[in-house]
Amino acid sequence: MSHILILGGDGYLGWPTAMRFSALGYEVTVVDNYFRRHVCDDIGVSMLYSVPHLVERADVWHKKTGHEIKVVIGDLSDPELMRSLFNGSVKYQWSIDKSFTGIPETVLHYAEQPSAPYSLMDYKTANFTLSNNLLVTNNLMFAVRDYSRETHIVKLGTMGEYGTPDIDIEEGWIEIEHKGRKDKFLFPRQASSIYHTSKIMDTDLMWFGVRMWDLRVTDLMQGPVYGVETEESMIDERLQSVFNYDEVFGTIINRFITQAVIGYPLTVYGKGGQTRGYLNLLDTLQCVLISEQNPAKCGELRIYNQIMETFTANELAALTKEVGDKCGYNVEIKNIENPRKEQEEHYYNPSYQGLTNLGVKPHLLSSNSMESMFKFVGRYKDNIRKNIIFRGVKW
Ligand code: USQ
Repeated sequence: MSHILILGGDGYLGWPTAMRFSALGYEVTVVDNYFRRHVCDDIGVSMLYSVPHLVERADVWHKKTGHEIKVVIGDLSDPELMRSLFNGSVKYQWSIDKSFTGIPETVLHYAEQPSAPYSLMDYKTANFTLSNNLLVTNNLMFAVRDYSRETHIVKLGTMGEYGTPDIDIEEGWIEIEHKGRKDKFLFPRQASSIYHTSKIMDTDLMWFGVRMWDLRVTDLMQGPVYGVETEESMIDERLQSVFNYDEVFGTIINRFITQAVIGYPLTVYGKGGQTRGYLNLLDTLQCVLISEQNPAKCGELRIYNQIMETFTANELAALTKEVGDKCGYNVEIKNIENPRKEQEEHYYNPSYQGLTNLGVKPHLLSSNSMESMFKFVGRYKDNIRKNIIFRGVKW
C-alpha cells in the first residue's frame, strides 16, 4: 500500500483529501498544528458549525470505515518535527498501529497560512505568513533531500501567483525569445497579497530543490475552492470539513451563499469585474489524486493550473441571487468599496488543460450544485454570525 503524508491535514482541503486517499486504501498520515482554529479564536470568528479535532475525526473515521488515518499534531516550521516524519522518530497522537509507517512515497503539502486578508492584517500577520509558509516548504525540501529523494512532493500553489497579466497565462512555464535566443522560464509572477507572494517564493524554493537535487515536484496552481460535501463527509456529520464564511478565511462562493441565507447583501468588492478560476472541492480531490497517480519525474517541476472555469465576482453574485431567490431567500447584491488593491476590470485567459488531459472530470458550477450548497448552509442558518462577514481588512 502506498503511503501518503498530508501536511495541513486539519484544513478545508486537507481533511477531505485524507479521507479520500484513506478510502482508496492508501496508508495516510496527517499533520497539523491547528493554526486556523487558533486564529479563528484569536480574531473572534467562528466556522459555520464546530468540527471535532483531528484525533476525534480520525477515531470516528476508523469506527465508521475500519480505515486508519494516523495523526500527528505539531508545527512543521520546526525542522525536527518535519524530519521525524521521514526518519521514524515521529510520535503519533492517534494511530492503531504505533509503529512508523515508513517513508512516504508522496507528500501533499497544504500546511500554509492560506488567507490573503490575514497576511495583510498587520506586520505581525505578514511576518507569520512569510515565516510559516517558507519555513515549512524549506523544511520539507531538506527532509526529502536528506532522507528520500524519490518521494514525490505535491505542493499546493495558487493561481494568484500569476496575478492578472494582460497576456494569456500558461501552465507554469513560458518560452521567451530574447535577442535572437530562446529559453524556457517560470511564467512571470506578480502577486497581490503577502500570502500570494509567499506562494511565489515557495515555487522558487521548490524549483531550486529540483535543479540542485533532482527532487520530483508537482506544483498545483489552484483557484478559490467552493463546496464542502464529499462522499466521505456524508458518512457522519463529524467528518465534514471546516467551513468559513468570514472575510478572513471564507472564500467568495461559500461566503455569498452564507450571506444570502441570512439576508446579508452579497459583498461584491468594487466594480466586481475581478475574474478568477474556480473549482469545486470535489475537483480538488480529483486533481490531487491524479497528480499522485502520475508523479513528476526526478528533476522535474511540473506545474498545473488547478481551475475548472472562470467567473467575475459579478457573475458569481448574479448566480447566487438567481438560485437564492428560487430557494425562497430575498437576495440583494451590493457593490462595496474594495478593501483590496486589485484590478477590477482586466484581461484573464489562463490555460488549464493539464489536469483534465490526465483524466479529471470537472464538476462545473451550476444552479443545481449551488442549490445543494444552499440546502447545506441553510441547515446551519442559526449559527451564522452577521458581524464576522465583513471585517474591513484593508490592503
Ligand atoms: N471577493 C469579493 N467579495 C467577497 C470576497 C471576495 O468580491 O466578499 C473577490 C475578491 O476581491 C477576489 C475574489 O473575489 O477578487 C476571490 O477572493 P477570495 O477571498 O474568494 O479568494 P482569495 O483571497 O483570492 O484566496 C483564495 C484562498 C487562497 C487561494 C486563492 C486562489 O483563500 O488560499 O490561494 O483563493 S486565487 O485567488 O486564484 O489566488
